Order: sequence, then structure tokens, then C-alpha cells
Amino acid sequence: MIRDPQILKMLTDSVARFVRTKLVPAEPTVDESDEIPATLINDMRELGLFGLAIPEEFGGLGLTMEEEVLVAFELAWTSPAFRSLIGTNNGIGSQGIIIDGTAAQKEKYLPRLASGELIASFALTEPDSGSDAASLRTSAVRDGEFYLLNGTKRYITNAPEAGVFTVMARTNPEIKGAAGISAFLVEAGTPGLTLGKRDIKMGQKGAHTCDVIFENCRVPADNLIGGKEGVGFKTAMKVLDKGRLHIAAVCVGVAERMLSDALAYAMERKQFGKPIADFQLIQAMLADSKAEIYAARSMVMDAARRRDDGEDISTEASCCKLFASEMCGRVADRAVQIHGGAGYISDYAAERFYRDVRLFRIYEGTSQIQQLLIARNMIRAATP
Ligand code: COS
Repeated sequence: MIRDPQILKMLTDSVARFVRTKLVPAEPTVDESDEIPATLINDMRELGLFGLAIPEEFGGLGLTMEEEVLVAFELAWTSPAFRSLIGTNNGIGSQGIIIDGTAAQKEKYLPRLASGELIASFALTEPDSGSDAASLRTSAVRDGEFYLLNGTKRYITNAPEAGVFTVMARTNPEIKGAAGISAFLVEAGTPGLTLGKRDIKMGQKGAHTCDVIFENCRVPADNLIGGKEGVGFKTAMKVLDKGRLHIAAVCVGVAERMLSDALAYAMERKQFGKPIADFQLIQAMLADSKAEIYAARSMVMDAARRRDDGEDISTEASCCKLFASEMCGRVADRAVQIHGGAGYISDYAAERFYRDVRLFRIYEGTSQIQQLLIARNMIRAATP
């Protein structure tokens, strides 16, 4: 749902301008240094990007899902690392509080997340628990007015920058599956919380991940999300429904950028006496990419509108994440192919994007997990 088309247009225009004038020129430096310059982070704060999806009453822009995906299309027209920095505050790092948090938890954290003063992180994955998220082993044992957390979380996005973590931990060791899990808000600097060294990733340089280690980490009982044990896994799944749709929108934006670069290159590069864009085999790659991006964009828009209408979009979010991330991978591959030898060399963005977009098919649920979820929901719906 779009509340005010004019205000939204001002926002998407200013994001598009910021992306093209400030972020795109910084892409090579960010890739080489593995750091986003502090001035750009400040600019992102001033634009309100950290609070896009945080309700207005807590200082955010309170975008609807349809508005959010339209902004994500624009923001993703550059290295995904920039989006990643603001991604957790708008998505997996804040949504647990927004969806299931107590009034006090919202009051305490959301305003600082919306302003970007605080970075949020979502800690679900563990060394032995990835796709099988309900098997997580991090424990949380009640100790008076505290919980004692022990365990290790892995590949946690923005952990090196984070001020607050949403941590899924097992409060009931008797229950092996989802029902034994609770979600906590753990502040950086809490004694017993340490970080591993920064992971060296294939791509998305400038976006950081690392292990988060809990050793008798004492967390106030007030930081149990929603004040309720045993529902942390459901909180995580609800957060991921929205997250998956947002990632699908990001895939569309990045794919549009890769196709734009590939088209420009094909029109400029001459072989056999004419631009390679004149050759039908190149045209086939351009056209297939255009059609697939359009399909993914339409799916994302439809699912976003349905979510705004209050529909359960678990299945649609998985369909969008599956199709858009796989589409993005195919577009990246064709973009490199259209660039030929130049596509394999780091002077051109195609090489960098090829590495960056590989992650989309893996995080927030692999393509295979999305397939399982879609089929499982279909079978459930058809079972009398
Ligand atoms: N919204 C609300 N509740 C949900 C839900 C959703 N989208 N999905 C599941 N639940 C609920 C279920 O209804 C169930 O509750 P009840 O027992 O009361 O009915 C509970 O949560 C457990 O769900 P389920 O039985 O589906 O658990 P599984 O162990 O079978 O879940 C999958 C398996 C694969 C769905 C899950 O582990 C998953 O999504 N894995 C991928 C994790 C991931 O994306 N990791 C990325 C890292 S985080 S960036």
C-alpha cells in the first residue's frame, strides 16, 4: 500500500540520486578496503535509511511493505554491502522487537535503531545449526532476574558493528525442537559476550560477519522478547518471512544494475565491425534477463501488497526469495558473459557483482529451504 505517492516519490528519487552520485563511485574502494567510509554511513543516517521499516512513533519512516520494496529496488542499484549495513536495522535485527517485543523493549531500542545510532544484528545460525534452525544448541538458563547464555552463533551479519543482538537460545533443554527456543535482546558489551574475528567472505566486501560467542553471558530477564519463553523460533520465522521478501526486492535492484551495465557494454563494445549488442545471441541474454527481472519485480510487488493487506505471505515470500535470487544469479552470469574477458577482470563491476550476488541464494534460507517451504505449505493447504 502506498500512503502518499508524492512523498514516496521524493524518497525514492533521493535514494536513487544518493546511490548514483555517492555510492556507485565508492564501490571499488569499498571492495578493496572492505570498509564503508564513515562519511557515507553518516549520509545514510541523514537520509533516514536505518529507520525505513521502523514505525513512525519510534522515529522511523514506518514504510509499508510496498513502499519498502520500492525503496529497496533503488537502494540495491549498487554494491549490496551498502544495503546490508542498513538491512539488519530495518529487517532481521529490529523486526523481532517490532512484531513480538514488549512496549518497554520497543521504547528502549527502536528509536536508536531508527536513527542508526545503534546497529542491530540477528543471531540464529550456529556452527552445527544452519538450515535446521530449530536444532540450535545455544542455551539460556534462568538465574533469578537474569538468563545465563552459553553457545556460539556463526556468520552473523553486522555483528562487528552491532550494539544489540536478537539471539535465539534454548530455554527448555527437554524440548529438542522449535518450542524450546526463546528470543533475547543482548547488548554488545554485556560481560560474557565476545566476537570472533571477521570472516573473509567471497564478496559483499564492506559488509561484515563474524562469530558471536556467549560464555555465561548474563542477560536481564526483561530482555526476553515479548516476555514469553518458547516462542522465539516463531518470532524468528515471522522475521524471516519479511526478510525474504526484502531480499527478493534487493535481488531485483541489483539485477537491474547488472543488466544496465551489460547493455551499456554491449552497445559500446565492437566486434566483427559492429557493436556486440547487434548480435542476436547477445540480444537473447539481454532479453532473457529483462523478462526475468520483470517477473521477479512483479512477484515482489504482489507479495508486498498482499502483506500490507494482512495476508499470510509465508509461501509467497519463499517464492519471491527463490525466484529472485536464482534470477539474480543467472543475470550475474550473463552479465559476465556479455562482458567477455573484461567480465573476469576487476576493472568492471560485473566481476564484483558476480561474487556479491552469490550470497542471495544462501542466506535468509537457501533456495532449497525455500523449495521445501513452498511445497510443504502446498501439501498442508491441500490436505483435508
Ligand atoms: N510464521 C509464524 N510461525 C511459524 C512460521 C512462520 N513463517 N514458520 C513456522 N512457524 C511455527 C510453526 O507453526 C510451528 O509452530 P507449531 O508447532 O505451534 O505449529 C513452529 O514455528 C515450528 O515450525 P516448523 O515445524 O515449520 O519447524 P521446522 O523445524 O520444521 O522448520 C524450517 C524448518 C526449514 C522451515 C526452518 O528451520 C527454516 O526456515 N530454516 C532456515 C533458516 C534460515 O533461514 N536461516 C538463515 C539464517 S538467518 S539470516
